[in-house]
Amino acid sequence: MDNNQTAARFYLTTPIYYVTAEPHIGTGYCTIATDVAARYHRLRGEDVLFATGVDEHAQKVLRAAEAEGTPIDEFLDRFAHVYQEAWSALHIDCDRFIRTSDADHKVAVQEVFARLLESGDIYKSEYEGWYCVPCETYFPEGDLVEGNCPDCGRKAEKLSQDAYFFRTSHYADALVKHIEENPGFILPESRRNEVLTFIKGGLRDACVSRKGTDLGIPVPGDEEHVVYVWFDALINYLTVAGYPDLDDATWPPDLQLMGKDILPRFHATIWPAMLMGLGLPLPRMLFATGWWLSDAGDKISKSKGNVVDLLQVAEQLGEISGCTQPVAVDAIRYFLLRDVQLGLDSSFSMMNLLNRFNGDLANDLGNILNRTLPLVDRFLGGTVPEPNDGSGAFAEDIKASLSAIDEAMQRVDFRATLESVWRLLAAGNKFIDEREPWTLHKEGKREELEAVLYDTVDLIRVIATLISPFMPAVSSEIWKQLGLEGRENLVAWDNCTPGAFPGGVKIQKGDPIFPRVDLKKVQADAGEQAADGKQDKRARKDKTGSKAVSTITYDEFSQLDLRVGKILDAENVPDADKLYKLTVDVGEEEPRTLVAGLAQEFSARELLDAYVVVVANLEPATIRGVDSNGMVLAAGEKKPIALVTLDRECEPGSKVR
Ligand code: ME8
Repeated sequence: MDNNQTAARFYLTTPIYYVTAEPHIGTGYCTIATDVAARYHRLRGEDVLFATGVDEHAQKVLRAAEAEGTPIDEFLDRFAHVYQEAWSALHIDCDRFIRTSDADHKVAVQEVFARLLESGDIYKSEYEGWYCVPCETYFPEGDLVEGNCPDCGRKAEKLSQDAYFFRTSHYADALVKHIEENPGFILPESRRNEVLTFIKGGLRDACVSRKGTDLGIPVPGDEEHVVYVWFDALINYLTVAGYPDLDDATWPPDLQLMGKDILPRFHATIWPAMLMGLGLPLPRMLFATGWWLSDAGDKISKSKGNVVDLLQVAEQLGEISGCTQPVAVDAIRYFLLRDVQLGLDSSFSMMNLLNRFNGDLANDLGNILNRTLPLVDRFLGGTVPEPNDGSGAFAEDIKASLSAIDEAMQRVDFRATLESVWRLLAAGNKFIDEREPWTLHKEGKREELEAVLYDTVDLIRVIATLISPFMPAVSSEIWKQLGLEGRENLVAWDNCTPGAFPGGVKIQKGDPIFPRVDLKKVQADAGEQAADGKQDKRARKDKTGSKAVSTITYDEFSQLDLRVGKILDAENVPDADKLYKLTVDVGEEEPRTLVAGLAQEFSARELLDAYVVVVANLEPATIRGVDSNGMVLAAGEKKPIALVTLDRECEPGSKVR
C-alpha cells in the first residue's frame, strides 16, 4: 500500500482505556477531542471512522475484579457499559466501540503475532526483570528507581519466565528516519523531540507475552502464554480497520490521539515498529495531549483517586447556571478545548469554567442570538427576509475564518479554530452595535433593515455550523431557534457561504441557552476570600505615585500557574545577545525549555542551580527559533535587576501563591 495515497475514509482513534475505574476528565478529554475532530471531518463531508474502546486484558483489571469479588466477564461487561454510557452522555459519537475481548480482535491479535513470529520479528527467549502492574510495563532491573517503577514510583514485581520478544531494536534507525522525514508524524513538536531522544537513547526488544494468567489472548500455538496487554491493545487499531482483511479505504489512520504518557514508549515506538514488521503504512499523525492536573499539580488519575468527573461537573454547572444538561455538557466540551492549547498541561478549575461560560458563551454567543432574534420578531414579524446575493456584510470575515479554521484543524489546533469562530461573533456583535437596526426601523429604512438583519441571522447560521463539532447540542438548539429544524442537511462546511440562509423562514425564539452565572454569588457560596469586594477593578496608584495599575480578583490571580523551578542549564541563544535558553525543572517528567532575557545581567554560572519562580502556564512562544514554555520572574523596570528566587531550597514544581 502506498503511504502517500490518501485513504478515502478519515480514520481516527483514541487510546482504549483500562477498565479499572470509571471515565474521568483525562480519558474524557482525549475522547472529546477526538470526537470533535471526527465531527469536523464529517461536517466537511468526509467519510469518517472514529474508534474508541476499552482495554480489558490488563493484570490490574483482573486484580480489580478479584478485589471486588466479581467474576471477570461480569466486571468487563459492566465497565464496557459504563464507558459507553458516559461517552454518549458527553455527546461522543463513535463509529466503533471496541473491546479487546471482541471476537474479531482476537483474530487480529493472533494473526499479527503469528506473522511476526514467522518473519522472525518475534522470538522466544527468557525474561528476567520487573513488571509494574499499575503501568502494565516491563522494566529491566537497571531502570528501577530504588526498586520502584521509574514512571509511577510504585513497587514493581519481579518476573522470571520464558517469554516472547518483539525486535523493536531492529527498527530504531527506520523509526528515526521516518520521524525526521515526516515532521507532521508526531505532534506537538516538543513531543516529537522527546520521542527522538527516547529512540536514540537505545531501544530494547519488548517482551510481548506473559505466563501464568488466564486473562488475555493466547499466543497462537503456545497457549501457556498470553499476549502482553500493550501488544494486544495497540492491535485494536488494526482490528477496527478489518485486519487481517485490512480495508484499503481506511488504512492507515489519519489521526491518533493519546496522552503524552503513552507516546514515546508505546505509540511512537513499538506501534510503528510493529507496523513496519507487518509491512504496513504508518499512521499519518500521532498527537499527544497534555495532562489535566489537580490543584496540587499531580496528574489526575484513577489510581491517585483525585479524579474530576465531567458528568458531575456538568450537573454542577447546570445547577449553578440553570442551563440544561446537554448545554452544560457542551459548555464543558468547549471549555476543555478552548481554555488549553491541545498538547499542554492544565489544572482544572470550576471558576475558569464559569468565567468561560459567562464570557464566551453567555456574553458573546448567547448575546448575538438573544439580541438578533427579538429584532427579527419585532421589526420583521419573525420572518427572515429573502437572501442577498452573497455579497453580505460578512463575506470577507467568513472567508478569512474558514481558511484560518482549515489551516488550524490540519494541525489539530482546536483553540485557534474556536478563536476564529469567536472573531466572527465579535464582528457580528459589533455590526449590530454600529448599524443600529432599531434606528433603521425608526427611520423607516426597510430595505437596509432587512439587509442588516438578514446578514446577521445568516452569520449566526454559519457560526452554528462551525461550532457544531464542539457543541452539537447547542448548535442544534440555535438551529431550532433560527427556525431551521428539519433542515439539518444544511449544517455543512460547504454551506458556510454568505447568503445561504433560506428566505421566508419563521424564526422560533426560545429561552436564553446560556443563563448568566452570578459569579459573585458563586464565590461567596464557596467561601472564597475573593467574594468580598475584590472584584473592584478601580485603578490604584503604586508606591511611586506615578503608575496606575488595576486590581485583579483572587480568581484572576489564581489562574496563574506560578511554580518553583530549578535552573539546570543556561546557554546563549545564537545571534541574540540578551537571551538565554534555559532548561528548568518545574516538577514535571521532563524539564522545560524557557527563553529568558537575562544574558546581559547574569552569567550562566550564576543561574545554574538557582531556584526561581516560573510562570508555568504562559502561552508557549517561539523566540528566535527556540520554543519557550513559560517565563522566569525577575525584578526591574526596563531590564532585569534581580531574579525572584527562594530563600531556602524548595522542591521544583512547588506552587507559589
Ligand atoms: O494507558 N490528563 O489506558 P488508560 C489527560 N490502556 N489525559 C489523561 C489523564 C489526565 N490526567 N489521565 C488519563 C492506557 N488520560 C492503555 C492505552 S492504547 C492502545 C492503550 C488519558 O486508561 C490519556 O489520553 O491509563 C492517556 O493516554 C489515557 O487516558 C490512558 O488511559
